[in-house]
Amino acid sequence: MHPDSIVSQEDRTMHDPIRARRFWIAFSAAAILVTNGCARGDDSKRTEGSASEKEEHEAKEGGRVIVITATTDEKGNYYTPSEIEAHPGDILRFTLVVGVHNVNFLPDSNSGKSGLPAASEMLQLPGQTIDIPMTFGKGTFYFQCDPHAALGMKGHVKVED
Ligand SMILES: [Cu+2]
Repeated sequence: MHPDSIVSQEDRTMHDPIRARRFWIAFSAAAILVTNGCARGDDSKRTEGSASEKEEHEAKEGGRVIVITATTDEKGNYYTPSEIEAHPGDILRFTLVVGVHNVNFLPDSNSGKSGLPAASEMLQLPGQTIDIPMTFGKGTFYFQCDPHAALGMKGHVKVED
C-alpha cells in the first residue's frame, strides 16, 4: 500500500471546504440532539405529546428530527433504534457512529409503495448523516444497510398521523 493512501480519506475531507463544512454542521447537529436526548433521559419517547414549548414549536413547523445511529461493535452491525414510529413531515437522520453503512428503502421489500428515496451513499466518517424526510406517505416501510442486510442490519419506520 502506498503510504499516501492511508491518509487520503481524511485529507480529501479536510481540504474540500464544502465537504468539511457539511461534515461539521452534521456533527454539531448530532451532538446537540444527543445532548438533548441525554438531558431528557428515558422519558423522551413517552412524553412526545407533551414536549417542551420549543420542541412543539419545531414540530408544528417542520416535524421532528429522529436520530438513528448506525454502528459496528462486538454485537454486530445495527441501527439504533431499528423500529421507528414517525409522522409525515418528520426527518429520519441516519448518523454514522462506527463502520461503513448506508440506508436503502429497498423497493423489493416495500412492494406497493412509491416515492421511496434512492439507496443512499455510504457513510464513512463518524458524525456523517443522511436525512430522509418522511414524505412518502403513511404505512410501514422497510430499510436496510446494503453491506450488512444479510447480517441483520435492517429496520422499519411506521409512518402515521
Ligand atoms: Cu451497515
